[in-house]
Amino acid sequence: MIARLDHRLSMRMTLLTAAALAGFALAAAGIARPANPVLVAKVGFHNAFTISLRFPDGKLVRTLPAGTYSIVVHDYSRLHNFALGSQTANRRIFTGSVRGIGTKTYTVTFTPGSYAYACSVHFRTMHGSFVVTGPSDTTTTSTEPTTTGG
Ligand SMILES: [Cu+2]
Repeated sequence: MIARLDHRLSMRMTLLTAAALAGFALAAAGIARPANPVLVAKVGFHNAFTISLRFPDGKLVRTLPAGTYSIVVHDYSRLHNFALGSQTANRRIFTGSVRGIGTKTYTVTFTPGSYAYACSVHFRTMHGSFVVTGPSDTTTTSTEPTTTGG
């Protein structure tokens, strides 16, 4: 009889602990993922040869404070894509699919420098650029793994 009670008690304890842990995990996830400012990229609406990167209020991105952003890319056309790169680092950041359409969100940490975006196929006519400003010694965090050496 006592053993059975003990068993029930320990079961209840286990459930409570699991609930507490789940709550903790949720809280930790909430802390680890603050909402980043959003930038909206659009390319090829109605198959037009248009490309843009705008703030949520519709203003074209020309200068941007350094930091981590969520870039929501709307690719409307199977003729075009949206690719982003750093001119300062001579590095491609991401490249969307030309044939693909739909919406994808990329998390990007920008450090100061010059950046450009374009459609890979029609980069001569479909392109834009902006400058990221801020102190170059700013410590930024990134969700991407960092490589050392090599
Ligand atoms: Cu294109």
